Amino acid sequence: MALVKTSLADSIGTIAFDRDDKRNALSAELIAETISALDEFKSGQARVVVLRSASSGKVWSAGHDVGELPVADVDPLPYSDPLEQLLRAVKAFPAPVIAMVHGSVWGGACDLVMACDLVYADETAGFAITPAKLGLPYNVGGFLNFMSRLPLNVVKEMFFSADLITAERAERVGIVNVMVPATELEDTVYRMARTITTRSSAAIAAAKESIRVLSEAVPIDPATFEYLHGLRRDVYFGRDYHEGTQAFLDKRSPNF
Ligand code: LCV
Repeated sequence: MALVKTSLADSIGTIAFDRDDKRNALSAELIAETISALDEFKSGQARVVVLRSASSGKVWSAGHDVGELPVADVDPLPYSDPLEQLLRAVKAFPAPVIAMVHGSVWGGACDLVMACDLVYADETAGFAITPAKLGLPYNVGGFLNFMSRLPLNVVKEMFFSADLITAERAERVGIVNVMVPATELEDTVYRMARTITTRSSAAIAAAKESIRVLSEAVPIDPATFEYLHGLRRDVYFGRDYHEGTQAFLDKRSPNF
């Protein structure tokens, strides 16, 4: 595997993003390697997985690889999108997935951290969800991922501003379970991981899946779903999405 480093020891699986030249941007290839690692850990009976960056750089992950977003009039985050597949794989993994966050987390990577079961961060962490910077219509599953975890006013602040939430604030609002000094992050995460490996993996797997099903049990009728899809369609066919993605690729600020 070229873009992630993996290890499995004492029933603890570790997946470390290793694409620092592109700030661990979540390309289809990096995502495929991550999902493949999860599959191997499943058959290897891992009782917990740690998701981290291989580098101690400023960025945990820069989010969806913007170079792989469709620029033209196409839904940029369909059900089949590699990032959506990764979010589902993390949520469906039959054991806890712990996000170990050193550095800033952007866009779809923030959604990924929120899809993890536990989040431990150090003071260098920051969290931003950035569709408003790209003129991109986020999707229903993504909104629900944030709404099921954070107060609505915080969800709206994050989606409307696309600003970074600092580590201290992220702990206060509930994005992060615990923030610890950078020197203690690894010990804190692997201590929790070891604790989990001593508990009943059967009971934990059932609890994780039950909580997922119950937290996603949002009754929505077909007409409402079509209405929400129409709102998204108007955006991704609109000018802002074209301008936002092109501006990113041109390395300039967008003119919305
Ligand atoms: C591809 C990249 C990326 C990248 N893709 O380093 O949430 S949604 O809806 O918006 C969703 C669609 C989503 O996740 O969109 C992506 C949202 N991500 C962002 O807005 C973060 C964009 N990146 C940055 O702001 C900076 O790169 C950060 C602050 C992360 C790091 O800044 P730093 O100065 O350390 P550079 O910007 O110089 O980036 C280093 C290399 O990584 C590429 C970037 O193009 C550059 O490549 P080159 O050296 O080939 O020029 N890169 C960074 N982010 N998301 N590629």
